[in-house]
Amino acid sequence: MSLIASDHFRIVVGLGKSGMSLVRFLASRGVSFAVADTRENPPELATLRRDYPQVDVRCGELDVEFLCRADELYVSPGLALATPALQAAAARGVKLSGDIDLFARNAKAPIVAISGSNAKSTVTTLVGEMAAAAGKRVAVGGNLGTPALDLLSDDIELYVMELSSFQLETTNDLGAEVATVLNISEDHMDRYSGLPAYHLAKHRIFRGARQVVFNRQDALTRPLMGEGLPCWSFGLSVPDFKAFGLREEQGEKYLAFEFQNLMPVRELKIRGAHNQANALAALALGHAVGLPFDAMLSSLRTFAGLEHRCQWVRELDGVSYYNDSKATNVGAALAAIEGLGSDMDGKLILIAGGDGKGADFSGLRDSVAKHCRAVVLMGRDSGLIADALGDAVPQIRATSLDDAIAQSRAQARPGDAVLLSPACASFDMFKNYEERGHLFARAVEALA
Ligand code: UMA
Ligand code: ADP
Repeated sequence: MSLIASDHFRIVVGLGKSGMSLVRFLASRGVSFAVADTRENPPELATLRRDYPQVDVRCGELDVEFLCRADELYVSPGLALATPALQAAAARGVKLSGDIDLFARNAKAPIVAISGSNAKSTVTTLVGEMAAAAGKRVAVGGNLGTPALDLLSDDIELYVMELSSFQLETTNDLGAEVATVLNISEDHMDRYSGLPAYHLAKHRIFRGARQVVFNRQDALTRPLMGEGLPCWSFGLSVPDFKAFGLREEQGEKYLAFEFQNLMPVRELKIRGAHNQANALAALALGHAVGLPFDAMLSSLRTFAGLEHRCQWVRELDGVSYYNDSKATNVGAALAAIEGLGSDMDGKLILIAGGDGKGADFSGLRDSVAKHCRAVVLMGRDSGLIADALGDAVPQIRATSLDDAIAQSRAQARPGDAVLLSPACASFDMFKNYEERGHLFARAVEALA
């Protein structure tokens, strides 16, 4: 039996991946609903018309009168709750919800819930691999890949969910077995009034949680509520009770839990200090849900990282090329510049720029000055980055990605690395960050 009232009328607002998963879920439960999307031709329209021809669907500008026919609106993450038509409906008593609460109410296995400004996908994937290595039937998804509702199955023993601030805005009671906000830095400032609003959205992940994992080195990740819940921490410092961290002994650095060394850091395949933090976060989450250390450590030894996240592409003329196209905000680019820059003898040639989403780029200046030989800028907000970096290092403007690669190659010396870590979204020049990363990798591989 599904936990959803059948006498209410609902409207799914947004017909992308989440909207379509809601349609499948509601239809399979025999619940009556309609669909709306502000776009004339939303991505899943053809699928909806083919598979559910009886469903009423309204495309184009949202009609408040239509929305007010519903008891509840399931709003897709891509649509801000501040959208005037949604606010008008809410003011008339219509409930605004999302797919994640519905998922949580219907999930019969414990949930590991992961948010943060950066590293969500890496840590979510790692915890999923650790659980699989421990022999658990695990489902992994959410903001990463498969929408939450499509994961629901009675066979599953553990859900590992990446949740974005957009998804959490409509989440009232997740009830995760363990929840974490990995880190907080500015992102999506085109959608939030400022960092406090974004921070509050992220912290909704702790609602109803039974255990918490937080980052000792980022105070903004500590839960604002839930005093007294069992807490585990991670960070790059030496760990104490209920903590994961790094310990150095006789020149060897170890991943460690409390007073026990678990594994030498050099056995990790993923590179950089930020990835050591990611490994520790995954261990903390896995430990909280009872995964054994031997299975978790064997996953850490084999996990080579995800595509487009500080991914090594090739070496040419003594210069390494890295694709970090997923660095769509300043915090992510900083982690890559610091993580790679402090791990090599040469310097970085940084390729940055794109759609800055209203970010302040001044935080890049010190790290760029320390680790970069030059910065090659492209895309819509390249001027804003140029102004923020000032005279920290030489700047070169590129007219295209291919031009940026050629200009970077000309600047690099043996021992250096060319790093695509844009600190921006890709939508001004590319379909998405994956396309940007693939085009970069392909062009780099073609260099002769
Ligand atoms: N849109 C409209 N009108 C609508 C509904 C959406 O114009 O009525 C636009 C939005 O402005 C947005 C786009 O359509 O730009 C997609 O929105 P959506 O809500 O239809 O997106 P879905 O296809 O359902 O995908 C969403 C997540 N997308 C967003 O949050 C923007 C996907 O995360 C997620 O994988 C998917 O649900 C399944 O859970 C993507 C993402 O970019 C990867 N997430 C952001 C990020 O990681 O930074 C938060
Ligand atoms: P998300 O799903 O949150 O976007 P990803 O795992 O896809 O996170 O990584 C996105 C980018 O974040 C990477 O390209 C990398 O530059 C950066 N990053 C990875 N780990 C960290 C970390 N611990 N702190 C800050 N930035 C990180």
